[in-house]
Order: sequence, then structure tokens, then C-alpha cells
Amino acid sequence: MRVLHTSDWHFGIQLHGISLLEEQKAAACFLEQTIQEKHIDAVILAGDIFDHAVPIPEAVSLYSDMMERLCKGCHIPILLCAGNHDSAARLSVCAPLLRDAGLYIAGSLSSGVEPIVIGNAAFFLLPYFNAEEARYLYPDREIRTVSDGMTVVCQELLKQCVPGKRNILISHCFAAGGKPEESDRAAVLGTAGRVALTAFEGFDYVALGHLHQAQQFTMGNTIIRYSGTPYPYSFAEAGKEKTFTILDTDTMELDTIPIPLLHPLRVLRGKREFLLEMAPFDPNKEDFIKIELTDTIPSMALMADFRAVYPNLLVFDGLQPEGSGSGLTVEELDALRPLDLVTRFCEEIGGFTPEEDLLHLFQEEALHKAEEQGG
Ligand SMILES: [Mn+2]
Repeated sequence: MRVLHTSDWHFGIQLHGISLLEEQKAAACFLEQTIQEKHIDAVILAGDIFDHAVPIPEAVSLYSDMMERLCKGCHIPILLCAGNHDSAARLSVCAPLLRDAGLYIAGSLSSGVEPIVIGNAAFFLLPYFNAEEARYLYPDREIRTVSDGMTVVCQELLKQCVPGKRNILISHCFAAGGKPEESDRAAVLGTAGRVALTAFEGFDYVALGHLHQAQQFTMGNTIIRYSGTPYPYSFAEAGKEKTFTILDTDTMELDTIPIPLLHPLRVLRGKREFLLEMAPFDPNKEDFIKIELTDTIPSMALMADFRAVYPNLLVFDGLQPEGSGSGLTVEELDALRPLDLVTRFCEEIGGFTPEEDLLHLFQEEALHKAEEQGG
């Protein structure tokens, strides 16, 4: 059997204020084409179906249309779980009815999850959850972090593994050791929400969503993989290939299918004169463009000159005027302690240095809360 794994579609997401619905529609068409050409038997969507808990109507329509085309048009089952961006309740509306149509949805964490057996595989659908939800479900187990929660939940699920089948877990979480992308907005505060890979040991394949870059780990005989998003959702992903993952459940071999992009993302970095002179000769003027001027402070007038050539110029950057603060990369942000982060925020946004009392309050209240909720 051939299972296609994808995640983090984030229907309704914007890129620097531009709707990506057309790009997502094109990706959905390509998914349908891939299902037919590669003889796919089942599709996994590992969370963050929508970008917001209350998605815009156009995003809901696109999702509805895509599910209909896959389930009814292609006659294949779809297995999906909620991510941290989804509303569990909204995503799982009519879920028991939709099962009959081949659409399997897990909204929120619940006990008694039974495997869904399709062909030679047994699928376990596990939506995004925090430590609190796991504690509520298993009050007599010691669960302090989301990693503890995942360990307990997986131990329960593993009891129901189906012998002779490939047991596949579908989940949405931050696996320890994973690399976040700039567009993984919710994934950057501390390490409290990270799940130890050992939690997954025992399954044959773990189809993950949450991190936007495709990546893979192994733990014993367990393959743990993030498929990555179907489209780059930040300029930090410019030039990186986006793919669908295909798992052959007979051989356990993996294949990736590159996804064509309606508007590739491109960063043009250089001196103003050079970039302006080269622009008319650029064969791909419709790309989503970010310009970084290395010798000039950006101005509205200059941006208009570039936009005359590049209609999809989304970010216009350059030398910073004297005295302005600098941004942080994901890696820098990741390395900062939460208290440094608050200090920076107060200094850069509020224009004041926070007093000890305020930091103490944050330490006690906010940080505790964030750790409880697992990021
Ligand atoms: Mn996501």
C-alpha cells in the first residue's frame, strides 16, 4: 500500500499580507494529480489544516472542496488530526458521519482511540494536545510535560497495535531535535513543549506535523518523519524544496515528490544599482520577491521603482537607519532565555527596561503557564 503524508497546509495563511489561497489551490490540484499518478491508497494530513481556529470562509471552502475531490473523486481515505492552529471542535464537526465517506478526523485528545485498519496498515490518529489535557485523561499517571503526556498516550495506543500490520501514528507536536522554520510561529518559546523521540518507539512509522521543514529521525525500528508544508510560508524557506512523502507500507521505503510552486519565493540581495539594472532581464518577475539592499536605506519611492518590475515584491529591506534595533533569527530567538526575551520586548517595543518586580511576575505566572501548555 502507498500512503501519502503531508501536513501544515494552514489554509487561509497569508505571506506578508498576501493571501496564498491560489497557491494552496494549485498545491491541492497537484496533490490530486499525484494521488492518481502514483497510485496512492491513503492520505495523511498531520495537523494545522487551517491557519486560524476560526478560518476565513474561502479557506473553509477550499478545504471542503479538496476533501470532496479526494474522498469522492479519488475514492481514497483521508486521515487527519488537529494541529495547534486548528480548533478541535470546529475541525471535527460531523466527524462520525464523515468516517463513512472515508474522511477520518481526530479533533481533541480522547481515550479509547481505536486503530483504523486500511489494507496492511493500522493508523492511530492523535491530535495536538497539551500536558493539561493528558493529565485530565490519565489522572493517576505522573505527567508534568507534554513529553510525559505523549509517552503515556503512546504507551496506551501501543497496547492496541495490530499484529501483522504496519502500525502508523499520526500526530502533531514538536519532536526533540527538530529544526523549526521561521514560519513555525508557535514553536519558539523555550523547550517545554518538546517531545522526546523515545515516546514514539514501537510504532513502525510516525507521521508528524508541526515543524514546517521536512525532516526525519529514527528511534529503534521506528521511522519518525515531518513531511513539511506544501508551500514555503516564509522567505527563510526560499529556494528550499517542498515535497509530499510517500510511504510504501509493504517495503517501508520512503519517496518524496517535489511540489511545483505557483509563485516561488526568492530573496534578491545586493547593491541598489545592480539590482535595478538586472531587474528587467529577470525571466521570473512574477515570483514572490524579497529585496535586501546592501548599500541603501530603503524608501517608499525606491520600493515603487522595484515594484514596477516585480509586481509581487512583498518585502523591501535594506540598511537600517542609525540607532534602530535589529531583528532576530529563529536560531537566535531559540537560544534566548524567556526572561531575556521579555527584557528585549520591553526595550524594543515598550521603550523601557523592565524592573525586577515585573520580570519576577513574568517568571512566576506567564512562564509557568506557557510550560504547562507546552508552547
Ligand atoms: Mn504548522
